[in-house]
Amino acid sequence: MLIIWGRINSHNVKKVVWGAHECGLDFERRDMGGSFGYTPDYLAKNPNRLVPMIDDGSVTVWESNAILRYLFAAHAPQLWPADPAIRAQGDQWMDWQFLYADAQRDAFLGCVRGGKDGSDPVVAKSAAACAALMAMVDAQLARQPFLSGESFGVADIPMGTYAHTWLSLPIERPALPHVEMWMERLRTRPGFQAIAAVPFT
Ligand SMILES: N[C@@H](CCC(=O)N[C@@H](CS)C(=O)NCC(=O)O)C(=O)O
Repeated sequence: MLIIWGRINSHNVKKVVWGAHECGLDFERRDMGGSFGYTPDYLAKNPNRLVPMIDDGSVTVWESNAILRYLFAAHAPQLWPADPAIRAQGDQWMDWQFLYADAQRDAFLGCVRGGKDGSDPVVAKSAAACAALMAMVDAQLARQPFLSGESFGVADIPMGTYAHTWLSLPIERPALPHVEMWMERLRTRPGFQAIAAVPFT
């Protein structure tokens, strides 16, 4: 059975949990990282000392987007376009998500772990940076219904996970109708529902 290692309050772990649902996989998630610390066995497999990591039979993978690509290649290729040109369009949004995550960090930590809101200057600066980046996502979603293209795919999971957080934070947000409509589509997916049910901590 697939083992997903990592505390569930991590965005990068949530991405993998969502992906495992999309792939229809039975899996067990085991806490690691953060307040749970790291075992020597884990660090022997993942010297990067971060979560998530997966064990899938004899295969071990760390780095969340590498894990997603592996899972979909192995178990749900229909959700990762085979055409290199279409695949690359989605891939760019998957990788770009890490830039977005940097922008959202202060707003997330300030609001969720610091009890602040958009009136805090550090949170407000982060929220403004997020808004500018989310406007790029909105522009893309004005052209196509999913970041993966014409239908849902693996490339929707990374930014979908972060957009869910963005829409939940007590900050000012511009109206971004295409992001909102995309999120409505994502909310129908059981994998999204599984991670959206996890309280922010
Ligand atoms: N690029 C890495 C980033 C992983 C990462 O930064 N994970 C955070 C949680 S979201 C982490 O492990 N933080 C330290 C910890 O939880 O012990 C990935 O996508 O897997």
